[in-house]
Amino acid sequence: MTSPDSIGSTLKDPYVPVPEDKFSFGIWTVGWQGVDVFGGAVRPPMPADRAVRKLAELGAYGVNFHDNDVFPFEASNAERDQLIGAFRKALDETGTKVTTATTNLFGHPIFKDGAFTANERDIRRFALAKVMRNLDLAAELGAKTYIFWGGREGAESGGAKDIQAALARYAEGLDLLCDYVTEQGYDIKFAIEPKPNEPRGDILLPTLGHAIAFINGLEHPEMVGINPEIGHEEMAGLNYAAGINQALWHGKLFHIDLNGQHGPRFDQDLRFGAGNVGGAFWVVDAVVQAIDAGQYDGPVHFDYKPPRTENDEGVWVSAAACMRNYLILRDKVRKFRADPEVQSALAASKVAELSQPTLAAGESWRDVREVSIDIDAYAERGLGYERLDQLALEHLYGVR
Ligand SMILES: [Mn+2]
Repeated sequence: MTSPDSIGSTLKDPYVPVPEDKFSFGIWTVGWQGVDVFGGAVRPPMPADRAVRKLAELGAYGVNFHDNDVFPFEASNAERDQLIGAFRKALDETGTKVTTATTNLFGHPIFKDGAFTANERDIRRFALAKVMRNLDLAAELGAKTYIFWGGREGAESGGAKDIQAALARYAEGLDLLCDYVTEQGYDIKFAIEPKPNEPRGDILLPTLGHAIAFINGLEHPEMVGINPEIGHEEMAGLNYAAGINQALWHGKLFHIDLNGQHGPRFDQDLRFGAGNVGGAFWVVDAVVQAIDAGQYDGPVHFDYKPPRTENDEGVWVSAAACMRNYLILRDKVRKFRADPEVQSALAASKVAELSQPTLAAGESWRDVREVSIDIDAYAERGLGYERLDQLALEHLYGVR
């Protein structure tokens, strides 16, 4: 690991973030005090304005915030205004954008059974009010995407939650919030962040596929997309690069949460590039292609947690490393795609042929009903994917 002094400090370093990279961080990432199931805080609270200033110094373009990252749940109006003022001052003085915003609907004990899907109706109504109030602030600060991570929307046991009723209430809440944004004239779209479990035993909309299917049942599906997180999909044993490509195919990739994870286990929220390194290579390949094709123009956003072992210095080392690892992998995937040997391996594997429709223009099922091909020749043929993947690994390992 590079020492903090050398990160982004030399002119020759090709891995220094620039605003065009559109790197953004949740305020809660670097602000995480390390409270977990087995232990309390290991770092002091970090005011949102300090997080903004330090992230800007490291080269971040934007931030994402929960209402209660900026002011506490219990804040009086005066205290809220004062803390928002400090946050806004740091944004203005550093030129940092608010790319995204979200609501804390999980921390306070009233949300222990969920927010939009709490069994108790009063809580659902209060949750919607909390979101609308923060949507006003999000719009004021220029956020274009508003995230819903329903970490408490779920259950630990089968009898506790009527799943169909819960989905109906979830949809009702999102429909209402779409109406609110439209009637207020805000330029904001919504993105659902799936997660299979943790903190609830089972969470509603556990994967990006569940979320996309759910969105198609909403009143304003065009206003709602997804914000998939690497770790959350990998907790379910899924392939994130393939998942975001499916989201792109549906026109639903509104935001991305990049971090690191070692396979199906608790949500590790490692810095981006740690954990599943091979997966990270293909994630950057997918993101770069989506950006180049104009399919994705949102921030390249990191949602990770500096481990409890780190002090303040380690927090900033890990934040800088998220951006640096993305830039290193971006360099590698570009070299991979430009390598003539890779291009010949792709051609030998007929990867581009899949883009050719199976039927020609004007053909119907009648043209393939009695089709005849050289079955033995195709059966014997190897696809050459091992050669192709070895080239990818050699680029990743740094020997090409
Ligand atoms: Mn996570």
